[in-house]
Amino acid sequence: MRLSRYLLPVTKESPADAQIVSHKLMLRAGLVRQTAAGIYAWLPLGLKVLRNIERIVREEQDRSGAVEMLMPTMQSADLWRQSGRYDAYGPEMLRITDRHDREMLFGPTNEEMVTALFRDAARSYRDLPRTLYHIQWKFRDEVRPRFGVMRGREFLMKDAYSFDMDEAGARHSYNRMFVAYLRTFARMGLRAIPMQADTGPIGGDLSHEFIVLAPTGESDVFYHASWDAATEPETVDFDDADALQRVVDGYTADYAATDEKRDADREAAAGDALRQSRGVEVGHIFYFGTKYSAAMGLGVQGTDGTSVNPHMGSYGIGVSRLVGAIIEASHDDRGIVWPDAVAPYAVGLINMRADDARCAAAADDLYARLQAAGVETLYDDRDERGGAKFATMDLIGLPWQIVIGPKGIEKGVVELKRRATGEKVELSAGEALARVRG
Ligand code: 5CA
Repeated sequence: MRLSRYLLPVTKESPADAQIVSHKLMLRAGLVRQTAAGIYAWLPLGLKVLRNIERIVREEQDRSGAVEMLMPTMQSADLWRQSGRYDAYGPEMLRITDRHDREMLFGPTNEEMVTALFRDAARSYRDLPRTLYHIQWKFRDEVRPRFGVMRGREFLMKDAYSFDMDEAGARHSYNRMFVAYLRTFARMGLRAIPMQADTGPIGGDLSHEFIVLAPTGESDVFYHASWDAATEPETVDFDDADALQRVVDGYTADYAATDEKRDADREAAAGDALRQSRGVEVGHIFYFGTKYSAAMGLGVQGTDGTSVNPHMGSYGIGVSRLVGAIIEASHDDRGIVWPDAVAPYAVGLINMRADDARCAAAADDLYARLQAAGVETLYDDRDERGGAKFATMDLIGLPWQIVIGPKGIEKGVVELKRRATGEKVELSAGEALARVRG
């Protein structure tokens, strides 16, 4: 993509209304713009990141055996009356009346809708277990939307829902998601700690929040120091329930809990190794048994012919919140430092002198070769000062920068810089191409 044709409204100054670093950088780097309180437009560069995060989430959901679908954002109030949550949900639910005076709402979550859909589609134990998911916009009329996309009113969520014949099956489904989440966040360069958590308005008694430690996070968290050491999620057979349970037991052996779920005995046992911090909740998983299936009349025929209410769980990931969480975890004083897996472009190609025919020809040529090699490149071909171009590239945080200037052309080299380390090397254009292709 040529920057001369792109929409990238970067700013030098920190916006006054942004309190935390990720929010400031998202505005400064031209990723998003607020269009109403807690509601954001995704500008081209921000959308690329959002899509990359979405792709990783999707790949790991698919790998775990979940099946993708897409449910609408608009829901009917009647659906929520069936579960009894229409009145209980309160002012966070955005309620809308259509032209025929039918009561509608902008979905804050989808337990009711997916239960109704499954009720129509599943007949017997042969149709279970199933886990369905979608990636869809949600609306919650938060009292205090803040920190940009971290706590928005409109936000993108991946939500999955599992249906099993009994509790043992449901726990296996829960464990599948647990491990899928560890893999998902690790691929984004994040260390998300699974913590025992409250279930809130979703209900149920088994729940974990996946929390990325950050001083600006909204949650108070308590954990054993062993979590400070990085671990790579193990590869495990998702169909092997016992193996999966062992992995989950391993991950939950060391103490980690949100404020609401603190355990005095386990904290005493941790002793000096007890840590307190703040964190960002990037995912939340729940097992709630037959709460919705029983309330909404979802019954399937069991092996003995009687009707059984499936045991259910629901599993959320804050897809748009993750953009902010990744920036909180990966930035420096010059701007964002994107992990390779989610970076909007792999390479920022800078032509130092757009007015110099030899520089322009060399930069055009390398841009064409990068494109032919399938390397996603943002090419700063604008007629601007070199210093401003460097500052913009550092701010938007692409993993690699390649700089073409008159001195290098004389020597037959370009400069390759790694954004994360600042390390610079001079090499031929061909060698630079080989390096960024990995
Ligand atoms: N139905 C369940 C699981 S699918 C559910 O709604 N869970 S939740 O309320 O915990 O939301 C799931 C995830 O969405 C959270 O872990 C968080 O990462 C994200 N999220 C929740 N509220 C917001 C918000 N206002 N802005 C941005 N992300 C949010």
